[in-house]
Amino acid sequence: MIAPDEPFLHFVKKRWIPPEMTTVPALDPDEPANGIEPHYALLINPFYAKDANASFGKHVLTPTLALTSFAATTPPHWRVEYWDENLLDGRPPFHPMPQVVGITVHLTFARRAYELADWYRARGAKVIFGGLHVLSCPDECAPHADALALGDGVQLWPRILRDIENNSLQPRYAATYENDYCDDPSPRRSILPRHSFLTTTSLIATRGCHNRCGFCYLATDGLRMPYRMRHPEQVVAEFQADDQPYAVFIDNNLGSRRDYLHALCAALRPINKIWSAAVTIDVTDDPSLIRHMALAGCTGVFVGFESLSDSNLADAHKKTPKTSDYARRVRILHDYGIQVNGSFVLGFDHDRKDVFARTAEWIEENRLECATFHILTPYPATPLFQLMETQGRILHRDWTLYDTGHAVFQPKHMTPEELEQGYAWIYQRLFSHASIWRRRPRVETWRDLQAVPLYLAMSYLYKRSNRFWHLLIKHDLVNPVWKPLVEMTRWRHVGYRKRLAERDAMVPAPVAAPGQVVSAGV
Ligand code: B12
Ligand code: SF4
Repeated sequence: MIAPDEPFLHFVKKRWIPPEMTTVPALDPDEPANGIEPHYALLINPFYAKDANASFGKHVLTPTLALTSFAATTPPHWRVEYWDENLLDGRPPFHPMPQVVGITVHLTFARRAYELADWYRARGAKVIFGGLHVLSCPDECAPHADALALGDGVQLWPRILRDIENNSLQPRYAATYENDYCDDPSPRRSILPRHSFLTTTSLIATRGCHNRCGFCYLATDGLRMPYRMRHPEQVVAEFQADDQPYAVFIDNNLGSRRDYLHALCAALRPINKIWSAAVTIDVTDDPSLIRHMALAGCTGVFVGFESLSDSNLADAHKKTPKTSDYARRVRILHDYGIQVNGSFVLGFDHDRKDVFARTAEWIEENRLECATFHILTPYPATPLFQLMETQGRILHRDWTLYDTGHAVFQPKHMTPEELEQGYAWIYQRLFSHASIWRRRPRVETWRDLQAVPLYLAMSYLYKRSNRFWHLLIKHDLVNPVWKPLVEMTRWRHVGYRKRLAERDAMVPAPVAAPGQVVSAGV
């Protein structure tokens, strides 16, 4: 048992972090304007500082689809280039100067987006902003851009480029998320650097979620995102076309509509690949769905448990089963060889100082292969932000610190410093050798035994290699280093599925653990 005050008995040492992970690439203020290349669009994912407590591997697991999704709608006479500053190749290109620079803006890297925008605009490029922060704080963004894209870029981007060509660019463009999702083209993954990510296959099958938790960005004022689904065949075709063994679904909640997830699994099953996805724990209401997911290649799920307190979940308006039933539900996923990466939010109003020890203990007891922690963060324009503001509990509006690694509000039952110390402690506890070992797969047969080295290799690569990640990233080695482990996992999983399919449909599992790709999740 972990003593409730264990996180506060010792000073939690700050973890080492290489300067590249915290320092934005410099922009030369004296760089003169040079020739603009007409019909050249540069798309930028700006730099953000990494949190030394969490794994740096997370940032190169799979790319965001923000830019590739609308890049697919670029007319053919435009040249498109993709630049992710987090791949540590320095600042984005400017020789030749692009005619248009499209930047995706989230609150944590809004400041960097403004710097980039001001720099490119001073040299004649037209800058377009889109993304979550533009939707929640348009007036703050507007002075830095020639135009704002509010909402779905897939609909707006071709209109914006056309208006630029006709010299009639408007300051704001808006689109809803209510069109038929099947009409969207596939994201343009060919512009991504293939070696830089564990997998370039970020898939998205659905948008939205059946919940509307008060702290989630989906509850942002003015954002209406009904649950929309792509045809399962479209999703499978994209998976095949990108030619990777493993895909990460970046959907908010792939399990919101169970009939749809069943259909998607039926389409994925024949291609013999592996994937992971975010779902809510209520998917386990239907164990036949979990079996179907396993048979279709699901090796891991990212589950937003958020809290082990029913009162916290009720305050957040999250519709979810009782927390006392979570352990049984985790077991159902494990029984089908699906690893669980639990996501936990710390600092809710019913959290006291023992929340860190209790949460760590529960995770270890239930052998969650991975866990991700977030300090509760009131995103602007969400109900949580409005509530905290009315209560006078917002400490500042430095958005760079709204990264879920810092306490930006006054918690009810501890100080902001204690909340940050508990957060650092719980990551260190869960990334320790002892904790990794405690959570290894259960060994009941010799096949289970084979899954243990793979689990350890993945865990060490993901959780204990922060000293090396920046080197792998800089030298484009992420995919080459990871790929053999991923291929081995896929190969083992195909065998696992065969054995599982031979079993009676309703006898859960127990055909030995298949081994996992990576203990990670977006
Ligand atoms: C993939 C992902 C990541 C990846 C890549 C992130 C990156 N920026 O490179 C990784 C794993 C690294 C990551 C890390 C983190 N993430 Co993240 N991530 C996601 C995830 C799952 C998918 C993003 C995506 O591809 N969406 C699909 C695209 C198509 O949608 P979109 O981004 O809204 O883009 C559309 C429009 O906004 C618009 N658009 C967007 N940009 C532009 C630009 C232009 C020019 C135009 C015209 C249009 C346009 O068009 C697009 C098509 O409709 C989202 C949740 C989600 N499902 O969206 C969380 C999410 C974005 N992440 C979030 C967070 C908090 C983080 C972390 C801070 C968490 C942490 N502590 O580790 C970190 C660090 C990142 C940071 N500091 O900002 C939050 C952001 C909350 C907020 N209000 O800003 C989200 C929303 C998750 C959540 N539910 O809270 N993440
Ligand atoms: S269940 Fe998850 S994705 Fe859905 S609204 Fe709640 S926090 Fe957001």
